[in-house]
Amino acid sequence: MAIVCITGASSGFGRASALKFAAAGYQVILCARRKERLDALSEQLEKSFGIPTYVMPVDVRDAAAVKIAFEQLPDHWKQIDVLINNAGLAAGRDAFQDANPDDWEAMIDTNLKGLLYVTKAVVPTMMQQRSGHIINVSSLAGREVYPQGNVYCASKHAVTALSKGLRMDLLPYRIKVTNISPGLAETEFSLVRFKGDADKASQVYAGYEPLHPEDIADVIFFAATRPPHMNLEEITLLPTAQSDSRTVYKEQ
Ligand code: NDP
Ligand code: 8X3
Repeated sequence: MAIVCITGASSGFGRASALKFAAAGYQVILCARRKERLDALSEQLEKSFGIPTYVMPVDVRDAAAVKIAFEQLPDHWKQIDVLINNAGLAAGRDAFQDANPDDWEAMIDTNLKGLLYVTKAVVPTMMQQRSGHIINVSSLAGREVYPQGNVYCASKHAVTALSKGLRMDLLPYRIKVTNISPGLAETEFSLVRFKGDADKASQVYAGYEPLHPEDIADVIFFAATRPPHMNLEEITLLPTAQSDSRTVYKEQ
């Protein structure tokens, strides 16, 4: 059965994707920093779906650690068919002039550079196989910009651009590249963005129904299961209550 590698598998979209792919019989590589969460998910997937999993606790910002983690994969697990580059975060929501540069570093290092390191580690095997699918989780923030979104939006615009560039360069190797751009979805995203302030985080999702992690997992799975001749280039999905980055219709 095919192998899927999911970064950011300990929460939100990544966790929901792991459940979705495992239910369909995929073998799953679970990558994130919080090993105890990955271990618990691994046990759940193996028990519920009878598929093998591989737990890869790694910080995608650490280029050397990423390289070693993929080099140390047993040969069987190196044959990755689908890579879901999903690990990412927003750190803070401040006007540019008020923002903490440490937050910029965290977003650029994770959302862009982490994605580069992981992709660089996986692409050689896909090239040898002359097949593979890279699914990058960008964002509506990778297509539009909103106030106080400056560097997060820039990092996700970079992901969208990189999806296009990867598609061009990997074309001769029959490697598909899909860019996924979700709007507002309730996960741990806002809790991380607001540094543990649960009240502030819950306000983001009040008064309307945001996307659920399973919605994004469904779309990722759909993209990954198209026939070999077909690639979904870009998918944008929004909650019904959202029309664009700045406009959400909230019930009072
Ligand atoms: P969550 O915070 O729920 O999940 C983020 C995941 O990324 C976690 O598993 C986390 O694992 C992992 N991660 C973060 N930093 C690192 C790192 N340095 N190394 C390895 N793993 C890391 O958020 P979402 O599920 O919502 O976010 C997933 C992706 O979707 C992100 O790229 C986000 O920008 C994007 N997105 C989110 C939207 C939303 O509204 N929620 C909308 C559009 C896009 P751990 O902490 O264990 O390392
Ligand atoms: C996350 C969605 O619009 O809150 O990418 O930045 S948004």
